[in-house]
Amino acid sequence: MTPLAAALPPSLACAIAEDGVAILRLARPHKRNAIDDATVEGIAVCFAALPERVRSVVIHGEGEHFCAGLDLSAVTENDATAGVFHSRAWHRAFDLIESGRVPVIAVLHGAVIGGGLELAAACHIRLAEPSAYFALPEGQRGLFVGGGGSVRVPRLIGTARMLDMMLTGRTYGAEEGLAAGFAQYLVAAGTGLDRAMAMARHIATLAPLSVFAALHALPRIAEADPRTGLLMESLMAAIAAGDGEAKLRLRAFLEKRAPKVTRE
Ligand code: 1HE
Repeated sequence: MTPLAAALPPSLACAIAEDGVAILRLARPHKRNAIDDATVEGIAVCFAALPERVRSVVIHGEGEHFCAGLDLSAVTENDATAGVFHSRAWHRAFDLIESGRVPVIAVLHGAVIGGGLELAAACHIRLAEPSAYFALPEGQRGLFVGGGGSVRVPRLIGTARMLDMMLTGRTYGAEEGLAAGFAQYLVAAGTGLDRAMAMARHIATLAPLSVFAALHALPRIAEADPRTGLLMESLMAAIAAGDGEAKLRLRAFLEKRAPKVTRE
């Protein structure tokens, strides 16, 4: 493991493993990993500074919780102008996750609340341990989501569920959260980080152009009008298949040198 060559705040720690997987830890457990301005900025710095050899990232939280959301002590003095710029800083940081070069896997346990859920929603794959629970207490705090949640959370669970959570304070546990779409995986207690690392190592072996297509073409195609989407799909498919990496991998399969698809 080598540390990331960028200065991060004490609330974050990032190390890079030999196999091209970076691990970002929310390291403020005494405040339940609540996100203050320095942490938002640190997330942006971290993702902007990932060296070329990093092929995937795992995010997890230290202590009993993934993240208690926005650091509420940081916003009491904000006026509307400061509030807009504050929200835009979150958008910048989380866009670097969602629209970056590498897939990001979030390991969720304990509280995944407010801005913590927004952070998780900006990641590409979410694994929940049984202790995970999801909440949006913004309404109760007199706030609104500001970290991209109104765009990303409905994509996961639908607008009706999100609206219900914000108005009634409804929370979802890990199992029902899995069914609702908060996470793609429910894993045994204490195994999330290892599972995420194994996934990240697998992702690090994929063809870069296939990863690019999944991260950048797929979400845009899914939200495009269908005719435009189908055209974009054909173009992306042709570019991927024409790449040298695809040719090598297809030849390896046809010559029986590549693994078959197996059920877990
Ligand atoms: C915090 C925060 C925080 C904990 N900001 N300091 N988020 C929320 O509304 C969630 C608020 N937090 C909680 O409901 C609970 O803290 C938890 C359920 C997450 C955890 O409970 P617990 O019993 O394990 O811990 P605790 O005793 O409540 O908290 C430990 C310390 O962390 C305590 O500080 P201390 O100095 O008294 O030790 C808490 O004050 C502190 N702490 N959560 C600041 N969030 C981009 S817009 C996004 C908008 C939102 O995210 S709104 C949702 C905010």
